[in-house]
Amino acid sequence: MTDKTKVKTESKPGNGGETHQVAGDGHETMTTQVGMPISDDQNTLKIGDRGPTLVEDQVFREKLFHFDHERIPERVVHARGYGVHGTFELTEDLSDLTRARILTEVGEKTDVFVRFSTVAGNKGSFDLARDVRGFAVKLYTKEGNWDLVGNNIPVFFIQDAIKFPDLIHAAKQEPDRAFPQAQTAHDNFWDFISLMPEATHMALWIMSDRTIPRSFRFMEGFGVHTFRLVNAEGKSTFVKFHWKPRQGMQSVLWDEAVKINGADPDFHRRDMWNAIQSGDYPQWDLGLQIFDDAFADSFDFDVLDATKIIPEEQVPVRKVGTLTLNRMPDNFFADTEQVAFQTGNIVPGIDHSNDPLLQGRNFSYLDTQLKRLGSPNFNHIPINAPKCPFAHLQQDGHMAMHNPVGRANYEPNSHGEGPREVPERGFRSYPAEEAGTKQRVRSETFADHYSQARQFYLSQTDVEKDHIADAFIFELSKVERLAIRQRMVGHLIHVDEGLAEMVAEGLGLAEMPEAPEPARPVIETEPSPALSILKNAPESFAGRKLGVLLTDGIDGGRFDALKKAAEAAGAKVEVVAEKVGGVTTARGKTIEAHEKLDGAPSVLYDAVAVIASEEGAAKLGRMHGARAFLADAHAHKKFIALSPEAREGFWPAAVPADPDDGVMVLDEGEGATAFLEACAALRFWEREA
Ligand code: HDE
Repeated sequence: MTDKTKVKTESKPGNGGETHQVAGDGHETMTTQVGMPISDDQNTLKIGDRGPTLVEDQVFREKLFHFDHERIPERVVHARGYGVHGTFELTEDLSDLTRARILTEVGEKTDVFVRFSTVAGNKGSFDLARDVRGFAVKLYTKEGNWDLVGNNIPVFFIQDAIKFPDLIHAAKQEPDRAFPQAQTAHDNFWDFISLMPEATHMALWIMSDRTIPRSFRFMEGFGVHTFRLVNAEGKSTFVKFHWKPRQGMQSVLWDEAVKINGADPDFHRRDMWNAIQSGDYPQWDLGLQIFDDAFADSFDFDVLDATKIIPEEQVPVRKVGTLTLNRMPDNFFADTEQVAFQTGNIVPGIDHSNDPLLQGRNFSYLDTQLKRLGSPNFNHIPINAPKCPFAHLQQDGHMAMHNPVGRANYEPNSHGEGPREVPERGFRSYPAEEAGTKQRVRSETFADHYSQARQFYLSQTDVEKDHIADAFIFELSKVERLAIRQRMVGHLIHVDEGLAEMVAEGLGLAEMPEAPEPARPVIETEPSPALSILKNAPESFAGRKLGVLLTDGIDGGRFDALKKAAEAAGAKVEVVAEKVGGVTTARGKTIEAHEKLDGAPSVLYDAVAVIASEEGAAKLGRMHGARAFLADAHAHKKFIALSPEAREGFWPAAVPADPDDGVMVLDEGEGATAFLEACAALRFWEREA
């Protein structure tokens, strides 16, 4: 048990300033909320041994009262999340572009809190739903909190915030039957998407492997909208924010996702917890795409349209600093549940753009926080409070923890009290000139709905293209109404005819549907390799997990060599055995298991090894769970290492194919090191064919 899992209780000073006596056995004295020591926390106050409970029992009343109010409303979207503390360190001075201190003070460390999340699932849903991941970052800067509330996908479904409730209603469980949860594979979602051509680009992203990440640690993050940087002279430049994972990107396969959800619904949070606890701190580089009005005017698409990216090949991502996550919250509720992000939280030197989605978000997030946290004082909660000095004249309200001190709670006043504004240092909006007719319109410049969806698709490797087609086929096969399936395939014709044909074929459509008339003709753009996960693979096995299935009677030295090689490669090793008590080697040594075989299918690992004795191999061959362990690892294109006995006696019982180059036999010598070197490719894709 680590320190983190010990229950910490706070000892509050009593009226006289003294702390309560520590009880005899070293524990603190248990008290009521107001500090009264409790004599009996096991029994309510009654008359006689079997008589009625008395309402005067204030200890019981207070305890139950509090318990009955423990829950707060979960978030409407992004309900399931996991937060981690860390720091941001700037490596490049950007004072030519912005006066924000967090972007100009090189070497300065700023505290951050990041909350990763899924979007559609309820709070208790599983981690590997096919879904966008939230990547929300709160930076506690010296000039106030800056919240960069982004996702792991750089575009969004809709262009105007007024459609957000419709999008989310359509994505979440259907209102009459209350299912499916945490899944977009249903009629309402695809009905809405297929009626909103602007969602086509995002549809391609969510059907790609980006929505089934292997770990929060292996995803990119994006601010999505175009923002402004404003320098000390008042000059503005446009910017898009990126988080680039130093661990590299990696996703699971759909078949793995389905099985992981059963084997470990907390797969992503467990992964993050374990990484932080073992000191393997994940890092991301903050990247900026910086461009001016001239570029914005010459670009094929509108930079204010959140359904579009700016390809990195056109405007390179400049890395300016590093985010390191290194500390779990002491308490999940205190930080992860109560954190309140707000896109309106920006700092001097950073400003909003006119992206209508961003403008809508700035309006929306405060409402959500008030509803969830129940008071306009939610910024008094430590996770939301700034870490820089702050002073204002807002007062009272539910749960007010900081009220103005002194006589004057207004400004101006002649008492000489209270804070004053600072015109020079304070936040000033960029004085953009705006004029026009008051109207409800969608700009003509937002009308191209397919070109970038096509660009995304054509930028993928063949493996990734197949996965996109498979995902469309899976999701649309769950759609009951034929007309919706047909309508969606119609949009795909504009993306790529080959893709549309594959999906139509996979759905068994009798004939190809008609493509809808596009609002703007599709334009050909250069493929962007930066959009592919596999073209940007990490080529390192560091931070990954090797599952080693062991049996009794093995050569312990073989396991030791493999473990050493894995740890040298920066990977974690987990032992799986028939019993969690472990196995006994040929020399009588016990190797403890982390997991019992039934509880640890190979989908939980990035690569697997089976080290068996002759007798053990034969036994594994008779066990369904063991055969599935190996057969799945093979089907999921994992690298596999086998002891010679496992190759001889177990493989033929589990896998109907001969071992390929992704399968290695651990004989004497360099076997383990060579295996770990191969694992750096993460998967043996050649097996896909
Ligand atoms: Fe959000 N969004 N959103 N969103 N969003 C919320 O705020 C909303 C949008 C994003 O870990 C809510 O505190 C509107 C885009 C993340 O706590 C809510 C619109 C992007 C999180 C809300 C959008 C996001 C939220 C629910 C359309 C990617 C989780 C709980 C204009 C750039 C933050 C909450 C966390 C959360 C509204 C669109 C990302 C309801 C109205 C685009 C990562 O206020």
